[in-house]
Amino acid sequence: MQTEFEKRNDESSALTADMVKHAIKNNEFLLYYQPIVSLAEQQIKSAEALVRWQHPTLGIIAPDQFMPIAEETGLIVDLSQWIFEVCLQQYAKWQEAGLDMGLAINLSPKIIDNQSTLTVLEDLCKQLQINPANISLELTESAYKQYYNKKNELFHRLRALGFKLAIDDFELRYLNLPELLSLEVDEIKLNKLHILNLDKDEYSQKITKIIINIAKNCGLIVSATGVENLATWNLLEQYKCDQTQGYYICKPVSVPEFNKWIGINN
Ligand code: G
Ligand code: MN
Repeated sequence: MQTEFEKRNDESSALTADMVKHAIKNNEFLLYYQPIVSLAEQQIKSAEALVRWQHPTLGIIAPDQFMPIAEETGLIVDLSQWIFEVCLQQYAKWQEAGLDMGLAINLSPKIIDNQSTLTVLEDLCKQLQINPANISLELTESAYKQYYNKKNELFHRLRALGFKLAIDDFELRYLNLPELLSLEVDEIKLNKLHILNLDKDEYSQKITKIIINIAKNCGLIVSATGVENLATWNLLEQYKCDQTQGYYICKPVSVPEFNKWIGINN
């Protein structure tokens, strides 16, 4: 007999482009936010916007289930635009409420060389009076490698506009050291899989420690996602990691829950 989880997975793997298209029109996507906290001062530094699909019958669907469809079909352009609008509007509200933190947004590699992406981000920041220096754009290490080879200029332009850039799921797997040094980025986010195993696996400890040292020597901010317990927090503190994010601190949550966590009224 199938478990509930297996059934959900089967149903999710039957997701189609039409369903994604309909969901965009029908406003079925929503954003959760997860706090990113400094290890030394234990202060909130940023919130990462994380997209979810609230399907009327299937329930909450994770991005790894629908993003590949959105990317293959080009729907990612509309979906990304929706994400930018919603999270930047939310960020403007947090700024108004006096919250001193940044915002992290994940970028799909499929939209990074789309000129309108840059324009939308730039225009929204202007309209909402958001300083791009408070916005960190996250792209995975494999995507950086892909664009490094293509000598994409977009990163330079985004940075020229003042946005911060972060390499997500980083472990020096796709980029080599000279490539990392030549990239104009501000932050790396350690590969979550190693952080999830940090308290149990010696290899994950070794690689995490080495990568933190390298990245810090490159002058980069180092963040760890997937901190699920105190033992992992303590190890990251010992390794002098700068920022943490994970269920141990707070799960990705809706805006009202986020506001409650941070202690502000809606
Ligand atoms: O790197 P990326 O942007 O994919 O990472 C964010 C994802 O990691 C989100 O989907 C979020 O739900 C998940 N995540 C965040 N913290 C934790 C955690 O502590 N444990 C696990 N298993 N997943 C987490
Ligand atoms: Mn991310």
